[in-house]
Amino acid sequence: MTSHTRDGAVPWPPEYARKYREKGYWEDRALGAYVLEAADRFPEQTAVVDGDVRLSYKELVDRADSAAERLLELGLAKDDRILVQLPNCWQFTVLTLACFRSGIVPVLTLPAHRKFELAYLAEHSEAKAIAVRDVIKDFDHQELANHLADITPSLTTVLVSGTARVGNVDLDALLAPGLDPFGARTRLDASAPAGDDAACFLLSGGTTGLPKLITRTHNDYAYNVKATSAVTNVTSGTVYLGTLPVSHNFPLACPGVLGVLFAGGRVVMLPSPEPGKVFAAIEREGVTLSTAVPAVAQRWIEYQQENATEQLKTLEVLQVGGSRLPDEIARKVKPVLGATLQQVFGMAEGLINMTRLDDPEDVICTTQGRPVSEDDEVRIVDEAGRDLPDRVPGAILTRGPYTPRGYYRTAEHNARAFTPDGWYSSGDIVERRPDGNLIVQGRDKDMINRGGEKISAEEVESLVYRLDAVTLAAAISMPDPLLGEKLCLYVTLKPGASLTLAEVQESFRQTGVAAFKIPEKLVVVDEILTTKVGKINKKLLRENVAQLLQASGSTT
Ligand code: OOB
Repeated sequence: MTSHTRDGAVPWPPEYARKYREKGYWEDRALGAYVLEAADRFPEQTAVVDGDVRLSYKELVDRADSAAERLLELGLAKDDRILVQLPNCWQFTVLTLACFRSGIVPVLTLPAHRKFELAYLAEHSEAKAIAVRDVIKDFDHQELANHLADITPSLTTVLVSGTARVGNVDLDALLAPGLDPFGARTRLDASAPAGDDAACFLLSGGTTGLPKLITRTHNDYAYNVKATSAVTNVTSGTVYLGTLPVSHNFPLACPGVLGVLFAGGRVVMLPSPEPGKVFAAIEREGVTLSTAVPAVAQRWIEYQQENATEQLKTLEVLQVGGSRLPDEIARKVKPVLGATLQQVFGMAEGLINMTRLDDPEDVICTTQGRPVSEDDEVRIVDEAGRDLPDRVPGAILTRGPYTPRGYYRTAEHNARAFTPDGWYSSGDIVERRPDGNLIVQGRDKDMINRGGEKISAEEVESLVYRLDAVTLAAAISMPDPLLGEKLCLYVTLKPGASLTLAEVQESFRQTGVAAFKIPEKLVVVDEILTTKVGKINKKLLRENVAQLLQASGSTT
């Protein structure tokens, strides 16, 4: 259907690329160039804070450029992939910037990922290197990284922050200041990646099987950052708190860490959204902007209601997205936290919708905003692909200057998720108001959205079928008051067989699957009804589990 670039990405048709350049969206500059420009303007200003570590702009870019050259000296080259699995920490920022400077492409994995996901990502991206923290919460990431290197032919270099074992590369040393940052800068400037080169790989929310890789180019991702920064009013005075995993598109680039680093503001890295820690960091650093998923926003609201702290005075804007924010929680953000709410309905595949900071309260509290670019194209269509009028919910289709036209090397998924003329179908059911704002009404994709973490039902089911006892499996969402949804599993079993939730969970752990994908409820039934076309009737199962939960008086 479509040809792929050498990065395995699907390029925009030339007439669109031309238009996006003409309009100044695509500037044919590498992401690193924007940060260097900020560093030239604000060399002494603090760029990154992580606990006691504070890096000025000058230190950040000097370290990143020196690190970029050290990565090249290790044998990595432009276009090579590196799996990055780091918590929110200064090392993440310096390493990703070093990648953007050298053209080495980070595959942005989550700290929660385990062998099952990482082995696939390493193989599929043909990663040459992996960067991890040695241990996080008792989990030995270094050991897993070494195991991945053993089983993945391309993967030869293991970089470790913390205590690197013999044979691995000390990531903290690699990210240390260099002796000749000016020389490094000159050399890297001369070989900087082109605008349509891959800048990074993001992971798809996952509707089918394992996460798909999304190639984001320097041009499109820089524009993603610029467009969202404009809507969110990011300036050199912005102090941003990154507390969601920053390898997610939302805290990374909407406008997130990159938006703030483009503008000369300050990024505060925090690996946990725990309210006590978050509030202390907001107070200590004078944080003005942060990002949360609805479940996290709700925890912060409850904490503030209980403790009536004075710690949030500087917080001007709280962005919330990733899953649907209930209107009643939206209405509490301003009165309780004192910050203006900005709802964000976005996707790693591109399109970002945001409420504007000066929108009327009704828009801010009841809609998920509108596209950030005037050249974002959005259609709401019925099942036959016909455009629907305002106020009628339908499937959303989108194209635009920062929405890639396909996934990395997967013609089969592209045929399903993209129309032949390049519209991406996210699977969300959306209604457009006459004022242009969108309301997410639901979705038509087999995915569970667990407090913003996306779980592919198909992926979970394929793991369940590894269990001998199971004849039919259906992974569905069940309602949860805090997370919105949790993962529930319906199964039928072979005659005489039995299965407990604990056994399912143990088998998932044995396989090495990210913890958020482990089922939290198991319902064993005699029969799972299918629809006329032989598909499992998941709607019925969702109704059934909601009743079960209500009857038992519990929510999970
Ligand atoms: C963000 O990105 P992903 O790739 O993890 O997930 C995208 C999906 C959307 O297709 C939609 O199903 C859901 O997450 N979603 C929302 C939402 N924001 C995302 N559903 C309802 N209301 C919202 N506000 O989740 C993401 C990426 C960039 C910015 C913000 C979120």
